[in-house]
Amino acid sequence: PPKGPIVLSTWAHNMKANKAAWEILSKGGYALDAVVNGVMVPEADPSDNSVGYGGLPDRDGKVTVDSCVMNEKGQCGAVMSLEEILHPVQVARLVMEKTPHVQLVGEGALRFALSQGFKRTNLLTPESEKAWKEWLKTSNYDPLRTVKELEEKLKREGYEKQEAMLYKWPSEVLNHDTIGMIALDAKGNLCGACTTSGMAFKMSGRVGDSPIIGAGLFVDNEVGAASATGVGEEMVKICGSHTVVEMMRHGASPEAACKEAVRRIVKNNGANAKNVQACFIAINKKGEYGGYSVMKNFSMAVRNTSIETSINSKSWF
Ligand code: SD4
Repeated sequence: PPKGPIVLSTWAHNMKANKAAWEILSKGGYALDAVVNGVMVPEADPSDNSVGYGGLPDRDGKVTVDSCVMNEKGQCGAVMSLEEILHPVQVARLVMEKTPHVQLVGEGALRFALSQGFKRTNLLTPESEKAWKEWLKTSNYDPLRTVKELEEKLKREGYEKQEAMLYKWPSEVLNHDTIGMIALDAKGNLCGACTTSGMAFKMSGRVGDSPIIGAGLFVDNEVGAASATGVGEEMVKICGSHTVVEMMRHGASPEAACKEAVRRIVKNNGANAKNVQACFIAINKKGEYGGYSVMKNFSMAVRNTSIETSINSKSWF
């Protein structure tokens, strides 16, 4: 018998998002409804500066969002480089449900969203605009920072405690707080969603892993589900989330499966691997869960019938 329900998300602060998903899962609801409801929480949260409203813009000052969903039937939908839409995950779901396609990008994605009744919303908050103007002074695109640099910065700012780092690191230091959320419902259905405004100050038109099926998210109802956060280019290069699910198919635990995807990224990056953060989460059909990251301090939020907590994953370095 299935061991659901369970919901697992990237980053500790997404316990809030899990709560919204749990409202549906705990009543026997559908995993897809749960993950969509869940990821809408950070999408609408202006203090979360790498998802949706309040997300940091690209280098031209535009906030563009990437989002996808995948369900237990292997159906999926995605929007990429979409502007002015507060809940891209809902548009991604409609791409899956109402179009013959899987991916819509940019202007076409926006036109589709508007045709479905979504309203244009300015996603650039005054705070994000300020951060962008500040960035323009140096225009140094550097999502890859060493752990040492990171720890020094946190120390200078007085964040010496581990918990403080958990909350502080993603959004304000490395801009890694994309939400990937995967769930197994009481009926045994696995579904997932992933949504982000992408890497801060990315080039215009850049698409990361988050809306790419197999990279930022993958679900196979026979096996399990996986999602990712971090420097998206790295997940795309190894079809990361698909890799994780395939490892579970061949018997790996969720954590071991995530570790293998991380190993491939570490291998690809050679001596520079210590400067790359890439993180995976996974659940399997039995309701077991796990995660793994390249650098330390990746946290995941989990909720099932017995726990509601955040956990630091193991890491390569
Ligand atoms: C991307 N993976 O666009 C995303 C970034 C991310 O938290 O994870 N941010 O590459």
